[in-house]
Parts: sequence; C-alpha cells; structure tokens
Amino acid sequence: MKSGVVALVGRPNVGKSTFLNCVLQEQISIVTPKAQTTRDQVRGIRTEERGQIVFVDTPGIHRAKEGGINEYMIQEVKRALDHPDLVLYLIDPGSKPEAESRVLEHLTGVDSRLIVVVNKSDLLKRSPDSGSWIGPWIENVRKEISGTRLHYLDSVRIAAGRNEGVDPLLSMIFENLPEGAPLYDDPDSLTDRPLRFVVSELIRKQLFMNLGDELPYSCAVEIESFKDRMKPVRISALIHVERESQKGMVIGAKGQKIKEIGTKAREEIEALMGERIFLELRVKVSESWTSEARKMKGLGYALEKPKKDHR
Ligand SMILES: Nc1nc2c(ncn2[C@@H]2O[C@H](COP(=O)(O)OP(=O)(O)OP(=O)(O)O)[C@@H](O)[C@H]2O)c(=O)[nH]1
Ligand SMILES: [Mg+2]
Repeated sequence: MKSGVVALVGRPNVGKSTFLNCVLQEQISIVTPKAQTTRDQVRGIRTEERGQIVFVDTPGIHRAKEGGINEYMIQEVKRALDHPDLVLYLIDPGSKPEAESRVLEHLTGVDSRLIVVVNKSDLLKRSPDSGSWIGPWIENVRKEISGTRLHYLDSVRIAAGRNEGVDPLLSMIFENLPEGAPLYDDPDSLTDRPLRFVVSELIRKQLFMNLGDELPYSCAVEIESFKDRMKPVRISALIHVERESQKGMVIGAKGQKIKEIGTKAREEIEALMGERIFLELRVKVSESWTSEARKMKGLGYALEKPKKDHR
C-alpha cells in the first residue's frame, strides 16, 4: 500500500480546491470564481485499493500585508509545505509567467518531489497560442530548483473542472509515494476538518457568490450552534463584517440578500449532509477583524507569533 501527503500549491484561482473536490468527488473545499477564496489548509483524504493520498489544499500564494488575514493565509501555505511527500504546483494557462514564478520563492526550501500541473487545459483548446509560455517556463522552473532539495518529476495537463487528465495524474502520484500504512484509519473519512468547519465554509462560499467584489474579503463565518440531535438539524451562524455599512449590504433591502445567501447555503449543506436542516444567519460587526490578531484568533485564524495589535 502506498501512503503519503501531497500539497496543492499555486497562485489564487488556479483551481487547487476544484482539484481537491474532483479527486474526492465531494465538495470539501469551497470553489468560487474569485481569487483568494481558500483561507485555511484543508486536508482531503482519498483511500482506495492502491493506498491513501492525503491532499492538502492551501490558500493561493500572493503578496500579503504583515499581520492580517492575508499573512495568516500565507502561514497556512507554509504549514502545508512542512515535509510533504509530493508537491503539485498548479498553474493556469491564462496567467502571466512572471506571476506564476512568484510561487517558487515559497518552494525552493522544501524537501520534496514536484509535479507541475497545468490546470484549465480546456482553455488551451480554445486558443492554443495562449499556452506557448508554458514549455519554456517549465524549463526555467527546472533550472531554478536544480541544486535545491526540490526534485522535479514531471509536468501534466489537466482540467480539474471537467475531470480531464486527473486519473493519469493520480497514477503518477501513487507511483511516486512511499510504501506505508494509511495516515487515517477510517476509509470513509474524506477530510480532517469537522463538519462544522465545512458548513461554515459553505456559508462563506455563498457570501463570495452573492456579494460585491470586495465585501466577501471582509466576512468571516462563525458557527454559533449546531444541534444535530434535532430533526431537522438546527444550525445558527454569525457572519462577521468589519464595518457597520457592510452589515446593511450583507442583509440587503428588506433582508433579501441574506435570505438568498441562506437559501443557497442551506441547499448545499443539505446536499452534503444528506438530510434537511434549518439554518439561521445573523450579521455582526467585528470592527477591523481582518487586521487585529486577537479578533482573527477568535474567528479561527490564529497567526503564529502575532504582533501586538496597533491601537
Ligand atoms: N475552465 C476551467 N475552469 C476551471 C478549471 N478548474 C477550476 N476552474 C475555475 O477556476 C476558478 C477558481 O477555482 P478554485 O478551485 O476556487 O481555485 P483555487 O486555486 O482554489 O483558488 P484560491 O482558493 O483563491 O487560491 C473557479 O471559477 C473554477 O470553476 C478547469 O479545469 N477549467
Ligand atoms: Mg481554493
């Protein structure tokens, strides 16, 4: 039996979470059209006859301001890169090569094997020339990492959004994992995250899908109560925003916006849990929660060695 940890890394929006959900055939990590959707590392466990792969989805690598939610996201990437057996470096053919290369800064110190995964290859079928940068770019990556502890294995083209090219990639991963016992005993468990976390993420997804450009980045979701002994299951969640003006935008005129968000989130939670639920959403102002370490910690985004809050 093969067993190992595979970190999924790349810029925001390249399709890391889409890939995770594709290999698990379940919505474990949220996907939206907006960049910087994923904030925490999320483990997705695939157990089959060949063995067990623990995939680690990570936030997209970007330049982060010190001390806030974005630094937390980058710290999550670093934690995921602590001794993986394999790294999948996902890229998007629609990106600029310079932008993709910035990810390398975070990889060069990592002791692991590396596969470059060109995702969204369906876009290349539409305009083949748009991917002409990829071949030379991969050569450059190989040059940059030669002499480091990162060992280049191969590159593959996939379209995780269409489940194309994923099976051959899984075979390649299994070939390159060590023999060993599974890390997680229960063959049915799909993630290390509790159901409460996945539920809060499904609500956060609807904030991304239904609110204007910047507003979702000022939102956090806290599950206040989760009564799973009741029928239907009763879930109460608090949506934290940073300013009073944002509260009104989340609620919407006559409460229409939050109603839409609640309905869509409830449908997705019901699909995940396979049963009816009752979902109650409330909105609370937690002033500047994205930049104050103490408040971030209270919402599950604990910074390592946080600087004192500037107040
Ligand atoms: N055309 C196409 N779109 C894709 C494919 N895979 C993912 N996408 C889309 O790309 C967008 C971003 O996908 P995500 O999976 O959220 O990307 P991510 O890398 O996890 O993004 P962050 O969490 O922000 O770092 C979504 O709109 C997906 O539907 C694909 O194979 N083809
Ligand atoms: Mg993601």
